[in-house]
Amino acid sequence: MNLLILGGDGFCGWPTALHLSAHGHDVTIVDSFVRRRIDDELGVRSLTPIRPLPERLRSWRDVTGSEIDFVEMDLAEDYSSLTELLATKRPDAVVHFAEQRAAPYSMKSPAHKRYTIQNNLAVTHNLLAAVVELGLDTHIVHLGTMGVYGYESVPMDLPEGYLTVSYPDRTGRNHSREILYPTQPGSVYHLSKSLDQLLFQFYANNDGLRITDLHQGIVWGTQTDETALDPRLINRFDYDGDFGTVLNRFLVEAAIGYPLTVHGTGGQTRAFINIRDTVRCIRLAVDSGAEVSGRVRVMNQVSETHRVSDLAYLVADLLGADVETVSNPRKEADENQLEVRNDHLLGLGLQPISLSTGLLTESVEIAQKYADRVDTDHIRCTSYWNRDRRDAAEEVA
Ligand code: NAD
Ligand code: USQ
Repeated sequence: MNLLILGGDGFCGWPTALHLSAHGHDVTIVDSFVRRRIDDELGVRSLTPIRPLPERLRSWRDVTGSEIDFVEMDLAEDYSSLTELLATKRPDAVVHFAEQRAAPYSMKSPAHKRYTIQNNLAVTHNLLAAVVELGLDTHIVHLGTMGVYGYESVPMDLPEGYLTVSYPDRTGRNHSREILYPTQPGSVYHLSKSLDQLLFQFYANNDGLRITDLHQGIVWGTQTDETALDPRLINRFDYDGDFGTVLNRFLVEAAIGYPLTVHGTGGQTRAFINIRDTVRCIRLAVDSGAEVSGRVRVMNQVSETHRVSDLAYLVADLLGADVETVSNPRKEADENQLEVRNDHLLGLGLQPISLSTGLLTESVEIAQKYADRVDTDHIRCTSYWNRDRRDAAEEVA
């Protein structure tokens, strides 16, 4: 297939572009490099020494003989270049990763909140409007998040996107209908993904666009079969207080002897997926695009759920680290239960990697190998969800 990968220079996008190219697809990456500029803004860098995209692409060609095309473009700002590119490439599918994806970054200041909403909604809406304008039958595969469901403990396994509700009409006769699962976002970033869902619902209904929304859990790991082929292909690994995700942060903290930063009680249960499963899931979603028509196809892209404190003690036992509970900068429940259905992707052939598979060792090795690149000043999360959270943190300090 002829594919566009929006955000293909990022943590999930880069290994996905390589994986799809390795499986015979014709891949073009579109990226503005805003993520690399955000590293400069924050004064941080990936734990792993990621190479500039042109060098990454040359290395891929050297190693495999396959070409990946690249277009630099701000997808939020440059609608006419986007329509031109779509008109030229007429892609079978577009995989859309190009959003500001860190919850703490989205809560840092009014400017960061506004940027996250403006960027994320503009990219998504520009893509949808352009596909309609050109009359393309392109399948849109979007990376959404489990966080749109919220983390209220509910006595059921979370369904995939939709909920059937029943209600009495004026005569008392019962009716039922399917609705999007009510969203309960916990950050401005998660809110942007909840709003994306409405854009998708509208364009699927109004214009018959074919859309898959992948509600992905927290990604851990860094390398995939393809990024491990050559050091110049190495993937990004964020560990800082804004972009680092919890398990990868714990591994880096343990590697440098920094106490593991468990927020609050650590009773938060979240869904997780290894980066190797991420790239496989996206290939499964792209390859099964023919089955998408009518309503938006929502698939929960998760392998397993874990409690944050359990992960901390797992890493502490494995690497001999200390665990510290820190004042939680976020407004989130102290504890929650979470079970998630992932039947769609299992049905397409996903065989989920779990923490017990042994891949944790690979991530530990990466964390230890590059430990001297860690800047300990940027480990703490200093983005507070509201004034109460900031005051509580200052009181403890
Ligand atoms: P990332 O920040 O590493 O990559 C995003 C890429 O998109 C970057 O290369 C960035 O430069 C690009 N981008 C952003 N705005 C753009 C714009 N306006 N124009 C062009 N390019 C733009 O993020 P990631 O971790 O790879 O996440 C990718 C997607 O997957 C996101 O949408 C995120 O919400 C979703 N997701 C990620 C995780 C995770 O744990 N990393 C979990 C669930 C869902
Ligand atoms: N946490 C800690 N200590 C830390 C960092 C985080 O206890 O040092 C806690 C947080 O308070 C939270 C949980 O760990 O309860 C998860 O935090 P996270 O930063 O790993 O994940 P999150 O902010 O939810 O965001 C990440 C990605 C985002 C994606 C989301 C999937 O950055 O792009 O959408 O995971 S999900 O969480 O399923 O919504």
